[in-house]
Amino acid sequence: MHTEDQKCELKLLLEEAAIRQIDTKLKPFLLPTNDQVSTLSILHQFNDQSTRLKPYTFKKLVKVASSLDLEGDPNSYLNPRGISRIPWSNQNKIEKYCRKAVPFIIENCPLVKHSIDTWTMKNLEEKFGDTGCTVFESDSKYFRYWKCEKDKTLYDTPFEQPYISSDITFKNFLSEAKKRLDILSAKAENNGNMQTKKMPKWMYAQISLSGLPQFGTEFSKWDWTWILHKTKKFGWGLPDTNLLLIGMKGVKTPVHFDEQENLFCQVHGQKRVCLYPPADYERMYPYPYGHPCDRQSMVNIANPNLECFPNFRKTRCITSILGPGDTLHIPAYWWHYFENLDNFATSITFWSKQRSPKEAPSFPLSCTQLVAARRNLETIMLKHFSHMTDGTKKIRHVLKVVQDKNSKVRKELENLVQLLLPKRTHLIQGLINNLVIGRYDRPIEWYNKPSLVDSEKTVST
Ligand SMILES: O=C(O)CCC(=O)C(=O)O
Repeated sequence: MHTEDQKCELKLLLEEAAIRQIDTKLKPFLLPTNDQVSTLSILHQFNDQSTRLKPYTFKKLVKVASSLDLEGDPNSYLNPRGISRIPWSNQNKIEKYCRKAVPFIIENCPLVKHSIDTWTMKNLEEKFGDTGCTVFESDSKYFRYWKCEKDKTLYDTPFEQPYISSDITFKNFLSEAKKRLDILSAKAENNGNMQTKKMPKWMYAQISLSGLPQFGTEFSKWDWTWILHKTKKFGWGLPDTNLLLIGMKGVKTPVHFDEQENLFCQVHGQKRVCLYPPADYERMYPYPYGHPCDRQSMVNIANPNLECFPNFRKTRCITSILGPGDTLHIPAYWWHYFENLDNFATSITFWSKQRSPKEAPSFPLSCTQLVAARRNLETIMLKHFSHMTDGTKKIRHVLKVVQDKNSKVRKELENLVQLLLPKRTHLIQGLINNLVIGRYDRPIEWYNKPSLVDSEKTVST
């Protein structure tokens, strides 16, 4: 038996040993090495396709780590770790995390401090009252982003839109949202028995802050020197998109990933956030490429159906509750989920378009590069079926053809994947199968009606 101190020391030593073994390119995909993240979960990542650890070293490290009896099951979505919190004063540590490209929260971040200090609801209403905002309204609390633009043939009409959107003034949004909240709270007090004909829809609003003349003075008070320095230093590209997000208590943004870096600032109220690494790509069961809900998981993480999505069990969630002054870095390709814990919880995003890498990728590819490559493979694969206009038939046909070892499409994919995974032939077939299995073999209604996937009830096949 080890004492707590010994365990801690051993854990650190082990992590150090493990880190020294890996290629520098893989370092960004390690979870933060602090008390909240178990060594086992770090080691588990070495199991992924991009690992260079020798099987012997890996086994040895797992054995030592297991003997420490650390924080229980490292792989379970039921056992999330906390996202690392770093005080603003510790700039060295902030830079270390930026370099590793893992998420972290800066506490007391002054980036939008001026807004945090001065924005009351009344002040916000005065400032933005007449500004136009996009308001999303939904019967459920899930605001699943959708866009019917990419490949119109990948879903059947009618695609049931998860929410409707309209452009109204911010003042009108606030007054309508307050009215609806009164109805909802009266209903809750009456245990849901009130004779209301219809439940009001949930509301979530967005204001694009870029290029708003009435916002210029406020904008200039943000700490641009700091953010521009960091984005330049870590090659994130210019933070060119600021969005203000404000919604009712209880609304949720289903889990998805973006292809750009995000510094997410909490301004008012609290939000729960759950993140999953890019290495969990297959375990998150993303919608097919080109579907209106592209880049989003089909799993309702609040109530996952593990029969339909068994590998979700192995995802490695990190989570936290964000309050005013917290700034979360969401690296590109990290899966994220948000839930408003307060009415009118308000956040501001700083999205940076990622700069394209100047050098040719070297091998083994990182988990993030592999996700990007998988998406490219899927585009190439779908081009073979672009003549098909019936969504239902197309989804099923893609599934069948890609699994047929003699098909031309499968052979082409095999040739391409060989380039991505040199010397890793044992992984090629699995990667191709997982382009479609768990993603193109779902009940057809799920593709047309995302509310079935999001419903609080467990969806069944
Ligand atoms: O705050 C939210 O509800 C969603 C934010 C989000 O998805 C993002 O910033 O990428």
